[in-house]
Amino acid sequence: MIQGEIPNDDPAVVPNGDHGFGGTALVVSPVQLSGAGADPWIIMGTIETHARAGDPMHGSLHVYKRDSSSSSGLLEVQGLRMDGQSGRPFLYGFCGLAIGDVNGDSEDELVASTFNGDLVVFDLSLSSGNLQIGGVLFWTVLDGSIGVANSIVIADLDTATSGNEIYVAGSRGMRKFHQ
Ligand SMILES: [Ca+2]
Ligand SMILES: [Ca+2]
Repeated sequence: MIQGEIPNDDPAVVPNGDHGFGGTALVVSPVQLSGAGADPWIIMGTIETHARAGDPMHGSLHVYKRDSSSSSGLLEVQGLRMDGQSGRPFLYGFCGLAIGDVNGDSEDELVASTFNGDLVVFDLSLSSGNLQIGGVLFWTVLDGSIGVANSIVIADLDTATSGNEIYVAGSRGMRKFHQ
């Protein structure tokens, strides 16, 4: 096709303006939730979003869905500052995202990682048909950055543990988490 260029590179595909410094994690996947349908959902994480005056730098998560009425074809249905306020965790530098069932209840969760070594599992739910990122189900901090370049895999590779495991690549090697 076009050598050296990204075909159909369309800046308008990022709806709703500037989310700050660096969108570094992206997952596109249908979600296993009652009533979620087969359409893919898109979740993006930033390194750092626009901090409010006096706030420390923090990242953000954004949920999109396909919407033919939008000029970009996508609609943002949720944007969350991870600023430590209102029950949200304080997180900086999202670098990996994955969707899968990690607690064996046949519904999917969102797994996120950061340059700071945070590994966080968020609850997912539907509200008025839209995917919403909810509360923190699990949060640990590991040595070094983990999950960089979306190197998070949710899979049942170990039959000795119930259900899926979470595998993350990090500066201290590959780590496995399970129920
Ligand atoms: Ca689950
Ligand atoms: Ca297993």
